[in-house]
Amino acid sequence: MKKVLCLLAVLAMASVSLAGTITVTATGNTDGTLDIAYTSDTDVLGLALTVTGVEITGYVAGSTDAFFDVYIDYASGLTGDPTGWVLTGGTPLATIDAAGEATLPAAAVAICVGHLEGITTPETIGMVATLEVAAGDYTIDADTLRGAAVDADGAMTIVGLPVTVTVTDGPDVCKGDVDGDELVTVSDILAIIAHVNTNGGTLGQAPIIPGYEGGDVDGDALITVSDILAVISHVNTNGGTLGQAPCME
Ligand SMILES: [Ca+2]
Ligand SMILES: [Ca+2]
Repeated sequence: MKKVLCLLAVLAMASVSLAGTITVTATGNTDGTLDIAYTSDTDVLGLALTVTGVEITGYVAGSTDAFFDVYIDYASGLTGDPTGWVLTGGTPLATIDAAGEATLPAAAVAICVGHLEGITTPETIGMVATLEVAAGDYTIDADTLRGAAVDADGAMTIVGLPVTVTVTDGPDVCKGDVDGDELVTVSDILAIIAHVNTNGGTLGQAPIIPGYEGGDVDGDALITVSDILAVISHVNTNGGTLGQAPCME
């Protein structure tokens, strides 16, 4: 494990003067995710960043550029044939203050990626990771424990860090309510029925269009007869004397 930790540091000592520059960017999205990306003027062979914020809950599988073919902290926990360390699995999320894969959820993690095999494109622009997070502010910085960024000539100059971005999880949706009055009534039922009749296609599956986000109550990203039946049942059960029911969740 110590050897793994030293990997970036050793590479960093190789040479400084010829090493390239990497610019790290972060984008806080409105769906509870955070994108971390980079551009560089040379191939980045090792990159380690820290992410600190409210709560990191997950890593979006496949979000890291395939150019990075080893997640160093994940590999440090493996045994046996090292050819398996060039990965098709695992995650780049690492414990922020020690070697090893991160345990989630966590308020802070490191992201550690490396490149071992033949060069593929793109090498100088790509995604580091997309993280699933709780809403709030997140700060991305260079991971000095692991050595930050290296190319074939040593430690790279890093631009753009630290950077703080805000992540939101989007507006709250009142399930069952499409007319925006925060109540579920027969008028919503009629509007959802009309939407499915007009836009439902041959399978009766209508898309969620702006204003109809509350029409998908079963969460399958479609508005169908099953949603209509669920809304009718909800109003029948919870509608009170005026037929006004609360949001379904
Ligand atoms: Ca309504
Ligand atoms: Ca649905």
